[in-house]
Amino acid sequence: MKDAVFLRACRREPTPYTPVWLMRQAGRYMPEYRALRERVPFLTLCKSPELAAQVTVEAVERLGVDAAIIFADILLLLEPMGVGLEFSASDGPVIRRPLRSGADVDRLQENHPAETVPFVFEAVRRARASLASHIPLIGFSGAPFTLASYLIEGGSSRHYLATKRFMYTDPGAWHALMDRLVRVIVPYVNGQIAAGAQAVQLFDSWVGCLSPADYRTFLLPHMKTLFRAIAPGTPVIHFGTETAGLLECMAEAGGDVIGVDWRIDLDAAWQRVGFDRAVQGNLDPAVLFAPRAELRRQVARVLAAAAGRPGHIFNLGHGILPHTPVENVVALVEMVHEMSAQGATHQAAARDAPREEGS
Ligand code: 1CP
Repeated sequence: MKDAVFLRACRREPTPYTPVWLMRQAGRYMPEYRALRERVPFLTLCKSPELAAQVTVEAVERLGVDAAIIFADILLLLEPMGVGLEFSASDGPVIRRPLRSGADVDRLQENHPAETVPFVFEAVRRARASLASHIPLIGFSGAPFTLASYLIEGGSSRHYLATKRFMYTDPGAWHALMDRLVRVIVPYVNGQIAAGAQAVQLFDSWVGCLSPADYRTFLLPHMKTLFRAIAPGTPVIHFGTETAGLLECMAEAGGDVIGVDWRIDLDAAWQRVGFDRAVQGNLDPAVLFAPRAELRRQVARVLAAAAGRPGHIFNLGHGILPHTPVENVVALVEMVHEMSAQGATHQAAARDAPREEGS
């Protein structure tokens, strides 16, 4: 397992081809998933270890990807805090009692994830047991800013105004909230590692709405604390979107692998993150709706930007969109494997070829 291609890439070791997995690889675009969801509500699915493990493993087998991600949701951790989480079919997630003040932060319930979300750890154990032995399992958690944005906004948001107003108006309560979230994320992530996850990803999906200065003031110290507390020896992927202005801050915060979305060229992003770190990304999920030739061209472009450097994990810049044709996803995985293996062969041949004098 230690030599799995995905884990080697996390450690920036050379690989025979570029590993690929896809955020939301198990989800609504898959007919098997939709069929299951007709019978089982989303939260029930997340809380049924046997079903969650099944969905996790099915996606890997269908797509031929190099890693599994445990089927769960970043918001599961918020429900036991007593804020009234619901998933409505039309509006997405809703928090019935969003945070409005420091007093609301103090009222948040704080219990150990082993007591509040034992089903996630059990799903990890079961998924690990039924996955092929060479496929690493990725555990995950929302990062503090993104989780706070749901707690404060009460759901999805466009401008994160309530979150920012909270942060600017009552920095003391904001930092207390960050502290609390870090205190629950650490055992949540480490519990998944103990249950059998070989890597973890922190989803800071909405952090890109912050200025770099605000990231440093309101987030960076908490992110550093969080990264330092994650069990050593397990690669951590640090992901966000619209982070072209924040990559240096994110790299400084921590993570063995920095996730990059498609709004920046991968080579430019890697340069800013630093070549001493691995990167993950960064195809636009919408390209999966393109004709095959365009998909191929765009995969080649991402691979060319990575330039065969060790430490690239191929992924989308964000999750697979609903209605994505499954056959295009399968084709994408095949293309990444095939094209990167050819590239690796070419590079090895170029290395091994006798150099001409003066070249
Ligand atoms: O079946 C359904 O209708 C539910 C759709 C769905 C699914 C498949 C939701 C609701 N969550 C998930 C699974 C999920 N969520 C995974 C599974 C593993 C995989 O990648 O295959 C993961 C990693 C997540 C993480 C997650 N949930 C994030 C971070 C990743 C991202 O997309 O940025 C976020 C922001 C959420 C919140 C969430 N969960 C679901 C919805 C509709 C949303 C809201 C997104 C928003 O605010 O717009």
